[in-house]
Amino acid sequence: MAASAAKAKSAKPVSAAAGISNTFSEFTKDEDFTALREMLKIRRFEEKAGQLYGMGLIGGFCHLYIGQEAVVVGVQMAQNDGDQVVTSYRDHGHMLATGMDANGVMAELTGRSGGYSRGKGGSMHMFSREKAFFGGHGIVGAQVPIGTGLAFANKYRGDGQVALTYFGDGAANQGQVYESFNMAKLWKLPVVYIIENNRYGMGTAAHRVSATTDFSQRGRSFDIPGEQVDGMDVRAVRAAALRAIEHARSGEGPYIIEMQTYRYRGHSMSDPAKYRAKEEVQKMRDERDPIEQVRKRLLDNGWSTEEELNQIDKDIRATVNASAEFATNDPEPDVSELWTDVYL
Ligand SMILES: Cc1ncc(C[n+]2csc(CCOP(=O)(O)OP(=O)(O)O)c2C)c(N)n1
Ligand SMILES: [Mg+2]
Repeated sequence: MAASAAKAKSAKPVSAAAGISNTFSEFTKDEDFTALREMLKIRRFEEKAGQLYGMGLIGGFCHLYIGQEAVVVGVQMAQNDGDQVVTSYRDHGHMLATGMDANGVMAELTGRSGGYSRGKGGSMHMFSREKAFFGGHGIVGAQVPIGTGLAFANKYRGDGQVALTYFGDGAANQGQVYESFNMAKLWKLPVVYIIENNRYGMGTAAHRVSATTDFSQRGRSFDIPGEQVDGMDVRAVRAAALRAIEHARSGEGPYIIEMQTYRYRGHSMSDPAKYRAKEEVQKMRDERDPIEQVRKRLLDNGWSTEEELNQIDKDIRATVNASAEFATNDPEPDVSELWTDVYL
């Protein structure tokens, strides 16, 4: 997505304790259409992945991103080509947002040779040099030092790129996160830490396991500025990401943006979800859904019609169905591949 999409900045000044940020500049019609298409692509892809999992066509772990789409799409609308992305196991949306091919992602989920890791990595382990996507990491928090290292390389090369490093509210309690913060600030590395606070870890609410839940302030002892952002509103996400990325790219060092978001589905495909009420999930879907917000704006502004929006959805479903078709007909890796790409 073009970074030039919006250089408009919000009026709100950046400070070390900015508080919740709901400031944004309005989207143009084109930007709203882009946001809608990108978020819908992720949602329909994830729904299809859920179906294939239910049919026994996907093995191993599978963590869906449904509900959180505005985060990765809003950030993507603010970054430049070449800026790196690294995230956790909840990674399908990030890959699609970087422009990675839906066929290759779906085929990796089904363990086929046309997948991004030739069918040997699965949901949590995909990479694309071309799209600067550095995984896909199953160890909670492990991507944070990796993203910091990517930023070190950027600074060393002086290439002006920024490493967008995503992690969850649960991961924010990991020790390696704070070692990374220290080095990033000490060396003024071009890294943006995006904490996707979806309110839960695997099966526990953040407030039950975290001594403090304002994750935007977790960099305070390192003097890293941070802000909390409405992660269900793609406009607020993009505005905050523009501020954070500009800060990092201009040599000021790391920046933290805590995206307040929500996952609708279970932690992974096997989650009895005893830790939250169904009504809570329904309320978020009904009142805060990131895709519905954009749909409504497009209609209210007279920029689109129900028919046009339904057609967009239909087209996206067709692309996703084609990726499922590919992923279920593509051959599995050959037995001769068993010992290739494996560290012994
Ligand atoms: C080091 C480590 N500890 C524990 C786990 C098991 N585990 C997998 S996901 C997860 C919860 C992480 O929650 P959060 O960071 O909030 O991310 P979310 O799943 O909400 O996206 C845990 C504890 C793991 N994979 N790695
Ligand atoms: Mg979480």
